[in-house]
Amino acid sequence: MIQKRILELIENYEKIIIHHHINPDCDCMGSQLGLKYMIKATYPNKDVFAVGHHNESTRFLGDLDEISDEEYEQSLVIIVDVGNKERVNDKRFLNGDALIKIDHHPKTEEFGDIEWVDTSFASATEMIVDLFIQNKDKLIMTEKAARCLYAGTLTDTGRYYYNSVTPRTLMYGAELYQFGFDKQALYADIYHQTIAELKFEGYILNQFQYTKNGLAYMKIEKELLERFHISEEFASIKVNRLANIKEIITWIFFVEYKDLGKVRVEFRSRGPIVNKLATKYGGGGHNFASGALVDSWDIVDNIIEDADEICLKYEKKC
Ligand SMILES: [Mn+2]
Repeated sequence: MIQKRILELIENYEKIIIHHHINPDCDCMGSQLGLKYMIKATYPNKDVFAVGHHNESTRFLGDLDEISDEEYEQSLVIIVDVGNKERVNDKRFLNGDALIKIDHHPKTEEFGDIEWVDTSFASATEMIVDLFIQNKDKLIMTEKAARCLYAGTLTDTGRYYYNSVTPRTLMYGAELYQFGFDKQALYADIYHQTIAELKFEGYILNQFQYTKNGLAYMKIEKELLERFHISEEFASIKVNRLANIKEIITWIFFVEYKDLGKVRVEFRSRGPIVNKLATKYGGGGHNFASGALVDSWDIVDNIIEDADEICLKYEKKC
């Protein structure tokens, strides 16, 4: 039903503008560009724009569009992989005529004309694939779109590894696989690393700190980023280097963003729920993967204390 309404809006508007979230990852970009390519293939005469900014790890997915403020007149805006206004990149998303939200994060804020929010999906790209699968008579998938959608699913599920993966996730992956994009090239685009990046990971594995309650964390200050010639985004994404450690149930990265004057916090967990903690510090996200942006390193020690407390309580319960 909700998909019918989404398709009606897409059909009714000649101009469609798709937005992503700040610090976009492959799922966000993959769903944004995959949806754009799919709509464009289905309705070649419509103007479809994907606005925002890439970071270096998502550039391979495709070009974004720069558009003027006037384009928002009589446009349909769609935001993907994001549920709160604060995290949408480019605040002009509010200037359209109608607004659709497509997201797989727990709902924290209600806005927009249609909110398709469903946490049963492992990725936002899986939702776009679902839109296609349920409406094959109306929508056209292409190789280019399938490549983007597959990239998003692959990365948001840790290559089909996380608990969020369902039979549906695997079936949709198989559907996309049929569209003939170069899988090996895609893997290289996503996963190949530079020597500098690998050395940085080596440093993390040597230097991360941990507590007896199963919390691991890494403080990454700007001097460290400069020393390893690593970007803030790249450092933040690497939080999962601390996944899969027997003694560790929750792991956090703190990365200093020099230009913002803030510290980005990435929470991950395989037991304790961390999104309440992220929310406490102005962020949000999934139960086991959340993020926040805090003003200073002083707050970081409070977060570590809180997180350790949560780990302790969790261990006692088990
Ligand atoms: Mn996602």
